[in-house]
Order: sequence, then C-alpha cells, then structure tokens
Amino acid sequence: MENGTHYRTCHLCEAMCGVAIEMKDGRIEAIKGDENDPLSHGHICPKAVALQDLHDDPDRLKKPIRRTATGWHEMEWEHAFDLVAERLHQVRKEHGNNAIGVYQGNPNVHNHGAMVASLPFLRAIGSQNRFSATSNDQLPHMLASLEMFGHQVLFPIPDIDRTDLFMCIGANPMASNGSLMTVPDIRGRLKALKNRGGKLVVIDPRRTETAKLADEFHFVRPGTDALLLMAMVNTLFAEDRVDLGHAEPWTRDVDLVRLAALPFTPDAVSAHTGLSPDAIRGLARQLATTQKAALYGRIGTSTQAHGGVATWLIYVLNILTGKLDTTGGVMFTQPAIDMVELGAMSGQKGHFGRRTSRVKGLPEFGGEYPSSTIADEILTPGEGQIRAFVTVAGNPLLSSPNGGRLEEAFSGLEFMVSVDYYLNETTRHADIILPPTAALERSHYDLIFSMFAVRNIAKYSEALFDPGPDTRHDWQILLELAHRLEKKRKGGRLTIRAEAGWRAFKQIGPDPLLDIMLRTGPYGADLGPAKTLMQPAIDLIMGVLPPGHPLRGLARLSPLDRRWRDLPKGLSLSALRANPSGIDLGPLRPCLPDRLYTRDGKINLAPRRYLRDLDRLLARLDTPVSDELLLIGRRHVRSNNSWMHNSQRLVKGKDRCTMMIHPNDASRFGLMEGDAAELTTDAGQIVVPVEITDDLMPGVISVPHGWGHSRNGTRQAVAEAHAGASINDIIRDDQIDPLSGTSVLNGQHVRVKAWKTEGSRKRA
Ligand SMILES: Nc1nc2c(c(=O)[nH]1)N[C@H]1C(S)=C(S)[C@@H](COP(=O)(O)OP(=O)(O)OC[C@H]3O[C@@H](n4cnc5c(=O)[nH]c(N)nc54)[C@H](O)[C@@H]3O)O[C@H]1N2
Ligand SMILES: Nc1nc2c(c(=O)[nH]1)N[C@H]1C(S)=C(S)[C@@H](COP(=O)(O)OP(=O)(O)OC[C@H]3O[C@@H](n4cnc5c(=O)[nH]c(N)nc54)[C@H](O)[C@@H]3O)O[C@H]1N2
Ligand code: SF4
Ligand SMILES: [Mo]
Repeated sequence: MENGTHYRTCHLCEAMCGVAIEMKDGRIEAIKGDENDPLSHGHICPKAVALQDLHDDPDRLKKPIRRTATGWHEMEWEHAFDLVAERLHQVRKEHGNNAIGVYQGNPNVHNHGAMVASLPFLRAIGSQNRFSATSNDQLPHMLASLEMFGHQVLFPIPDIDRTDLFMCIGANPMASNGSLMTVPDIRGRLKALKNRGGKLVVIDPRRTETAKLADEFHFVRPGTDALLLMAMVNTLFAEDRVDLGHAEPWTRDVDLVRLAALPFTPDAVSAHTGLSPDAIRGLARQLATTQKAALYGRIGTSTQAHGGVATWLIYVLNILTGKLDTTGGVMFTQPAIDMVELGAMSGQKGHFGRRTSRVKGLPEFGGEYPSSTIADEILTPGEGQIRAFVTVAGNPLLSSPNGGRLEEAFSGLEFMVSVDYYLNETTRHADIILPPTAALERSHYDLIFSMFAVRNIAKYSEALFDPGPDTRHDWQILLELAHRLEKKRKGGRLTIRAEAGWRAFKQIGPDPLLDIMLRTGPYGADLGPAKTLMQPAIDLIMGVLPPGHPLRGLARLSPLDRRWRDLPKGLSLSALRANPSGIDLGPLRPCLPDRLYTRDGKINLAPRRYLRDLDRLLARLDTPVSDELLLIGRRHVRSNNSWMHNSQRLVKGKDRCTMMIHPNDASRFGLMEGDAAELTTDAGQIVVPVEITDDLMPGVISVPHGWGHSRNGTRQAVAEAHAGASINDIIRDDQIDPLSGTSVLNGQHVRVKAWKTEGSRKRA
C-alpha cells in the first residue's frame, strides 16, 4: 500500500466505524475516524488503534504450527492441510461423522470470506456436533425472530436517530458500542436524542456507563426481567393501552398474550424484580404513550435463565405499543446484500429443535447445539462421542461456561485443530494451529452487521497490506480443508465437475461473489456483463455449495423485485470501490408485511413454546427471594471478549478484571477495597480483586468475561502480564435456559469470601 490515506471499516465490534488509516513507507502512521463514513461520521473508540497492534503483534502466528514432544514447531501449509484432513478423516472413519466437534467463534461473523466458506467446510466435515458463540449470546433473539417473523436473522432494530424514547434493558452500548444494533458513536446519538427532547431509560442490575447518561434508571434483580416485562404487558392490557398501530392487520394471537400476562401483575412481581409496582406501570405507560419509542435488550436479557421469554417479551412490548416497523420505533434494516432474503430463497430461514444433543437432549438451533454441553459431548463415552475437535476463530475455554471442565475435555481429545492466529487458552490444546492472514491483509464487507445497522449503508474495504508471503486467508484455509475432506469422503476422487467446482471456488474467492450479491440485491445495478462472464464459474461453484447456502438463493433475486421498486439503484463492487468511505442508502424504511416470512404471512405474537415456558416463570413467583449473591458480567470499551488483551495500549492502567460489589455486601462478607475475593460455585473457584461501588445493586456482583490468561503454554506475553481470572471458570455449564438452550451467563448464585493467602492468614 502506497503512502496516503486508506479508508476501511473497523471489524472489531459490531459498530462498523469507518477508519482512515494514514500510511507512510509501508507502515501505519495513524488511525483516525473517517469523517465521510455515512454511518459513523468520524467516530472511533480506543480499540481502533488496536488494529495496528494486532497487525504488528509479535505473538501473532503466521505459519501453521504443530505440537510435538519438544514443543511447537512451524510446518509448511501443504503438509499441515494434508495432516489435518487425514487425522479428521481417520476419526470419522473409525467413529462416525459426529465424532468431530466444531466450534465457530464470534470473529467469523466479522469476516465475509470465512462466512462464505463456512457452510461448505461444515458440510465437508459432516458432523451434527456443531457449536458456536450463538448459544452464549444472541440465540434468544434469533429464536424470537424465527418464531414470530419466520426468519432467524430478521431483527427489529431501534431507529435510534429518530426515536423520542430509548428504553434499554440488559445492554450497555456505552461500553459495547451496541449489538444487534450497529450504532457507531452511541454517545453522540444519545446526546442528539436528548437535544431533540427525547428520553433515555435504562434498566440494569448495575448503574452502567449508559445508565449514567439516562434520564431514568432502575435496578433490576438479575434473571427477573421476564417477570418485569410480563408485568408491563399486564399493565398495557389492564389500562387498555394496547394499540398495535401499523402492525395490527398482520399480527395474530394478541389475546393469548393478554391471558398469559394475567397472573403477572406489577404487585406480584415487584419483590422479585426489585422495581416498585408504580415504577413498572410507569415504564409501560411511557412506552405506550410515546409515539416514537423503542424498547431494546441484549446480553443481560438474553444470556440468563429466562432469556428466551425475556427476549420474546421485548419484541411483544414493541408490537403491542405500535412501535414495530414505524419511524422512531424498531424497524427492519434493508441492507444491500440481503442475507435475510438470500437465506429464505435458498430455503434456509432457520430451524429449532429438529434434533437433540446426545448426552443432555438439548435442542439444536440452526444446526448447532448449546455450547454449554461441549464438555458433556467430549467426556461422555458412547456412540457419537466427540473425539476430535475443530475451532475456528473461537476461544470457548474462556467464553463458554465451566472452563475447567472444557479444559479437561480438550486435553483428552484424540486430535484437535484450531484456525486462529493466537496460541491461547483454547488453541494450546490443538495439535495443529492454522493461522489466517491478519485482518488488514484482507478485504472487508460486513455481510452480517450491515443487516443490523440503524441506517442503510453499504461499504467495501480493500486489503490495506498485501498478505505476507506464504499466508492463507480464513476462507482459503476452510475451502482447502473442505475440498480435501470431501475428496477423502468420496474415496479419494471427486467427479470432474465437483473437482472443477472446488477449483473455481478457490480461485475466485469471496469478492466476485460479493459483486453478484450486490448487483442482484435491493439496490443492485443491472447484472451487466459481470454475471454473464462469471456464469460458468458460478454454476460450477453452485455445484459444490451445500443446500441452504445463501448463495444458492442468488439466482432468484433481482433488484427489480416489486418490494424494492422504490429503492435507489446502482450498487456493484466497483461502485463501492469508487466510494471507499461507503455509500449511504438512506434511513430505515417501513417494509411490512412484505418482509414477513411466516407461513401465513402474519406475526405470531404468542408462539406456543413461549407460552409453555411460562409455567417456569410462574413457579418463580412462588419462590422466595433469596439473599445469595448473584453474579453478572460486564464489558469495557477497551476490551473485546477474550482476544484483545495482548495490546499494551488497551490493557494498560487500572486492573479491569475486578469484582464489583455494593458496600453493604462488602461489609456483609468482610471485604475491603483492593482485597482479593474468592468466588466459588460448583463449577470452580476464582480469585479477583474487590472493587466496592454503589453502582451495583445490593445482592449483585459483577466480573467481566474474557480474562484468565494465566494458563500454562499460551503465547500472548502482554495478556499473560495482565491475566485476570476467567469468570467462566465459575459459571456452571448445567444452568441453561431450557426454552432456548442459551447459557445462563448472568444471574448464577456465587459464594464469596475474602481470600486468605498463607501470609495474610498469619497476619490476621
Ligand atoms: N461469562 C460470559 N461469557 C461470555 C459472554 C458474556 O457476556 N459473559 N459473552 C459471550 C459472547 S456475546 C460472545 S460473542 C462470546 C465470544 O466467544 P468466542 O467467539 O469463543 O471468543 P472470542 O473471545 O471472541 O475469541 C475469538 C478467537 O478468534 C481469534 N480470532 C480473531 N480474529 C480472527 C480471525 O479473523 N480469524 C481467525 N481464524 N481467528 C480470529 C482470536 O485469536 C480468538 O482466539 O463470548 C461469550 N462468553
Ligand atoms: N468493548 C467491547 N465491546 C463489545 C464487546 C466487548 O467484549 N467489549 N463484545 C461484543 C459482543 S460479542 C457483544 S454480544 C456485545 C454485547 O453488547 P451488550 O449487551 O451491550 O454488552 P454488555 O456490556 O455485556 O451489556 C449487558 C448488560 O446487561 C446487564 N445485565 C446483566 N444481567 C442482567 C439481567 O439479568 N437483567 C438485565 N436487565 N441486565 C443484566 C449488565 O449489567 C450489562 O450492563 O458487545 C460487543 N461489543
Ligand atoms: S466502536 Fe471501536 S471497536 Fe467498534 S467498530 Fe468502532 S472503532 Fe472499531
Ligand atoms: Mo457476542
């Protein structure tokens, strides 16, 4: 890359900020916000500089490495691919396809190449034992979308730039920069909300960075949101405030929701939730009487014991108060590459509960089992036991419940391979690590987060650096392995056509496919010569794509579709290349009922599986409130899940892996500021420094996730020097939301006491 400014999207979190990277003599001089980015307008957060740190990190792996008796040794790519394919194939030949487990982590969804190659890779492996970060994250949102709108990734997104009331429950966008709501510069946007006379309401067990900007804030006891939200529904009906507005003609089963909410009066739930009956009624009334309002929930309402029902109720409340698909409410983004429509066209709108896991009988979602059960499936002998494991851009040892048990599981595997550029807590268990190119060495298009943006935009970024010599992109690694595994499955030979398909796929790669997707999408230019020229290659590639691959829907899309008639046209990859800061496609637009994918074309307000799960919620009303401490997580703007603690600039300063606790609880358990506290559950024990603050609700403690870099044998020097402890070492893997299969990462009971070392005991 020559000197000058390179424009790009930051891929680190969901906010899709535009960055302007100043280059001099082949090196990065500075990273700033791109003022011309139509979504972020120049905003970046402190993590953007880590783009450079990641690139320059001496610990980042660049060639495959193999674990041997004398330590890790580099190996050639060809040899590594051969060996991995051979070992995986051996395991499945001996023990069946399901003997291979696969875990896909969060960075996959920030990587269009990996996304395009992932389904062929999974099919080539052929195992039903698939897992991902989804079940530690947004599964309840996907389930609610599937059940209510008929499509697992059709999410209602707050129209935050035009709303007058933003009600935020179980999310802290000031730290996370938003999730299932791509919203760069949340601070600026919340300020604008206030400047136009709007209001921010936050409901959370911690007075968060977002809460500190709020006009109204309520503590809620962890895990009780479903009760609170039910009482809000109850209030709407009791006070005759239900008005579905625009969505009324397409919504069914409103009355079932009314009946379901009857027992959950504000008085009945008050003691459990910690909100007064008046406060609960007040929340319902505001939502009903503010025309432009959006109720929004995230990790705090999804990864908890009633995550399924709580997330469903957030959708329900928006619909009952007429906020769905209206300006300033919650709306469906219409991205330039419409993965929702592509999925539907290829017959893949999502599915749930088609089969259950071997050991615990937990339901699959979209072909994946809950990550909480990975260790069960590896450690429990019998037909179908996992004996080999593949991780792709994931660190389940730190990100999934019960790290200690996962550790035991991973260390007993017959074979493990990780596609990752760090030797970290998870990948150190691998036999071979295959490191992809660095992010700045690849092009970037946000297939996923463009779907969740608070404004319609399209943006493509060229690679900033040429990939180093002898390196492979994620998509190349996945396709190479897929090709080899398919070949082995077919006894060493593929048909001439299939062989040509794999070769074409590997040759062409994801970007020309982006072009076709853009051109056939809602804002597409006419197909022009691009498609004709590429048609033979595309036909070949289609031949090796598994059924349900979104690209299979391509053939049936056209920008001329009736529903897209009024949208601006002209997008193609070259149009995006000519506009490296991105192209604005306008504010969110109403699109009901066209964008519903349910069989009857209606919104299903009361799916039966949610109603059935209400018995469990009712039982909760009868359970007395206990005074045991409840553990919740938190995020910090300078951290990103488990994998960015190797940047000195991000980890420097005050220790962030602390246990926050209310002063009353601190004195109840004899803890002083800075003491080490010992946190114990049936899963394990960790020791973390105490941070006393009345920002926490009494009875609640908070520890961030993604830390715990002290395990032996990793290679992340900075992270090791700022190790912290992993909250997931004490989060139990036998607590899940039975409705959805989501891990209970928030609201588990924990025992806390001062940690006494030998020395301090003597002193005491
Ligand atoms: N207790 C608790 N646990 C949680 C959460 C919580 O709130 N509380 N949050 C959950 C959530 S929301 C999520 S999304 C998960 C995340 O969980 P995971 O996805 O399992 O883990 P990450 O920490 O994102 O680790 C990403 C891994 O990918 C590697 N990596 C980064 N970029 C690339 C790339 O481009 N290619 C490849 N091949 N590898 C790459 C990194 O080195 C790292 O090993 O954690 C979950 N765990
Ligand atoms: N800086 C930074 N940004 C990130 C990430 C990161 O690790 N660091 N991770 C990215 C990822 S993968 C994701 S999924 C998003 C997540 O985005 P957010 O959901 O906004 O992230 P959190 O900060 O975990 O916010 C969850 C909030 O829920 C609260 N909470 C916990 N339990 C409960 C409960 O029972 N009820 C209620 N009402 N609230 C509860 C917590 O106190 C916390 O404030 O962030 C993304 N952005
Ligand atoms: S908020 Fe920070 S990490 Fe997220 S996209 Fe923007 S600059 Fe990157
Ligand atoms: Mo996440």
